Amino acid sequence: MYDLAGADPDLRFSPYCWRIRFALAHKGLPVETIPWRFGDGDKIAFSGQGKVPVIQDAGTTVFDSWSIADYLEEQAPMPSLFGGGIGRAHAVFINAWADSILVGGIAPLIIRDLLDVIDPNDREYFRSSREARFGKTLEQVQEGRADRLAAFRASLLPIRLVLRRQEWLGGAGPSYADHIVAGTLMWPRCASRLELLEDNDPIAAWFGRVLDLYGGLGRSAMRA
Ligand SMILES: N[C@@H](CCC(=O)N[C@@H](CS)C(=O)NCC(=O)O)C(=O)O
Repeated sequence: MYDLAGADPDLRFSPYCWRIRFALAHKGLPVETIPWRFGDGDKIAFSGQGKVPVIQDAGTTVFDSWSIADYLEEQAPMPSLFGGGIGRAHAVFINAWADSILVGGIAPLIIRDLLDVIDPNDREYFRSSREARFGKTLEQVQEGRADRLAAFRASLLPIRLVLRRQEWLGGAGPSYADHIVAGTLMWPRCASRLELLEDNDPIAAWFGRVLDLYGGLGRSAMRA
């Protein structure tokens, strides 16, 4: 699996790659991760696109985290990521919510921090591409984040309400819905020092449980 890495090759912080690291571990599938930087487009050119995660499995190439989760579920059905068709359909919603609201809420809080952890050769590309997207400098985007944190935390209310009722988004046990949200939260955890969640938030307690899954895969990941 090609996995976004920082200047330190052990620093892995992509929200999409983490979803798949958790999904692979859920299924007990071994993986070799290959550190990939924004400037390494040619290394994944074989996939016909320019983003990670990309996996290669016995001659099959799959990219896009959702497509990879689907592929893993087809190839190795148990233990299931989705718990069947209805669970999969609900996970489509969680994936869409995470990609838009969660990623969109976190990015303005940590985007300047990312510049400090990525490979120096990636900095110019990262700054110019993201500043074009936001229409502001990275510093301007991140400025005043302490004042915006409460609103971000409030935006997580739907997940908080679910986790007050049940231990996992998947119900009695973790499912790909948990991997999507926790994988996304690995991005600020690994790439920034910002304390995104309050200690007494049920989401923080649940995230702690996810970090301890699979032999502490998430907890042992390198942090900036
Ligand atoms: N929809 C894709 C998104 C993947 C994605 O955006 N990956 C980022 C890393 S987090 C990337 O490779 N970006 C390359 C670039 O911006 O040039 C997925 O779910 O895998």
